[in-house]
Amino acid sequence: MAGSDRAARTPTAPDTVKILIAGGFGVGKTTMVGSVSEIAPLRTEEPLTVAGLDVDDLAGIEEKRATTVALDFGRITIGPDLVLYLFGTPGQQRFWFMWDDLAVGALGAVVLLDVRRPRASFAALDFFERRGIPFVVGVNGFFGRHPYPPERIRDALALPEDVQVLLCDARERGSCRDVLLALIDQLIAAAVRDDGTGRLTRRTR
Ligand SMILES: Nc1nc2c(ncn2[C@@H]2O[C@H](COP(=O)(O)OP(=O)(O)O)[C@@H](O)[C@H]2O)c(=O)[nH]1
Ligand SMILES: [Mg+2]
Repeated sequence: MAGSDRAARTPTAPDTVKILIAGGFGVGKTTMVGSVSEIAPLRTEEPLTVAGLDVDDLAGIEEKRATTVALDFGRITIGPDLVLYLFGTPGQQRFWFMWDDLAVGALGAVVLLDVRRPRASFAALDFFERRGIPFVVGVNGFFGRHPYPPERIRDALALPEDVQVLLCDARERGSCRDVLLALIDQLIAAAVRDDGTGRLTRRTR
């Protein structure tokens, strides 16, 4: 068989892309990884205890019983040639030292925002802006309520035009998938702009 025939018949492995799901405490990161993942998500949750009452603000998320102490991990196949590995970050400030390690090799991120408590995700926005890691903003309308249109949220957060803001529901698979697809589109558009290839290549740091 000629070399080119062999190449044509050999199925290529899908590209695997690492994506971070970040944002403040209780904004819905673990929920999002769980609702969109096609494998049983790996969770590293521990119960919230009275020791955290003074430091962890539970206003608006009184139902929250556990918190991520290392990471959430999930996977979603976007097509025959693209698989996303999702890494949910821990939200509390005392675990932020792990974010730099989790960010190694990540192509992009979803910064989740609880529409009622946007401030909780400011540090995450800052983290990705400073490092130049591309991100989209997923606005989790708790209880399905979306009082503000995306443009209003973009203005309030002073985000550049090329950062997409999407209204979502962290509990709904389709909604979370749309946020991830928007991120992939944004990454491909950036690759076309930067080197004309449109190919998703791994970041080395
Ligand atoms: N009503 C509602 N509850 C949510 C939503 N997303 C997350 N939750 C709940 O809010 C709490 C915090 O969510 P979690 O995913 O643990 O947040 P994380 O700290 O960002 O990982 C949990 O009790 C979730 O069940 C949502 O979109 N609507
Ligand atoms: Mg969590």
